[in-house]
Amino acid sequence: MSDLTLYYAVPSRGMVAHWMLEELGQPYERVILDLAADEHKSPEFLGINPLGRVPALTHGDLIVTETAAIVAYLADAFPKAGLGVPLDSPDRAAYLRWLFFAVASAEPTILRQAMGPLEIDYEPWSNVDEVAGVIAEAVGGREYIVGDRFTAADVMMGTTVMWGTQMMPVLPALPELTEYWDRLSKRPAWQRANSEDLKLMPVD
Ligand SMILES: N[C@@H](CCC(=O)N[C@@H](CS)C(=O)NCC(=O)O)C(=O)O
Repeated sequence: MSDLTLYYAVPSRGMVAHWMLEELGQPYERVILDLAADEHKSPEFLGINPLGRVPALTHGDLIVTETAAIVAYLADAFPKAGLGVPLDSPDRAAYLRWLFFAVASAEPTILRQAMGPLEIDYEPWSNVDEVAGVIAEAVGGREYIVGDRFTAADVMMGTTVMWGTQMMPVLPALPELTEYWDRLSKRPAWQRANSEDLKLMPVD
């Protein structure tokens, strides 16, 4: 029995954590929660994530919630998989930058654009053109977003680009962005995780 368990739903951000687990190459178990049946609000799951949101990861007795934290945790907890960037590497700053950019700059900007204007007179986030431009500059002419190898930052940024250009298409589909996701989506670990998740996708 594995000591890694991912609690998630399809579709949800948990699909990002699922891809990361496939990249890791460690055994893990999945617990699929039915959000429509409020399984994420059950006393059992609230004991894991009091916010009642997915994904959540347990690793033995440890609990990690928040997608980016799960992805970063797994990279650190299993260094032999080579998905993290060591503390003393010159790439560490860029690695942290892109892990956080995905959830702190890109995600709110995409959601804000999709939801329409805010009733406030200041701009708490950037706009989709600026976000797309910054990502395009970072991935244009190179394979990965940090250094010269695939890292957990690509898991976060790749899925953010896919989400913002395809699932909630408000990010300008600049060629650098679509080519970046095109490259990443060919990875066998993404293909495996996604094909399992597609089987769970609700049909209208
Ligand atoms: N910031 C959290 C967001 C978690 C979150 O809100 N997840 C959604 C699914 S993507 C959820 O659990 N929604 C519950 C619901 O729809 O009731 C993360 O990145 O993990």
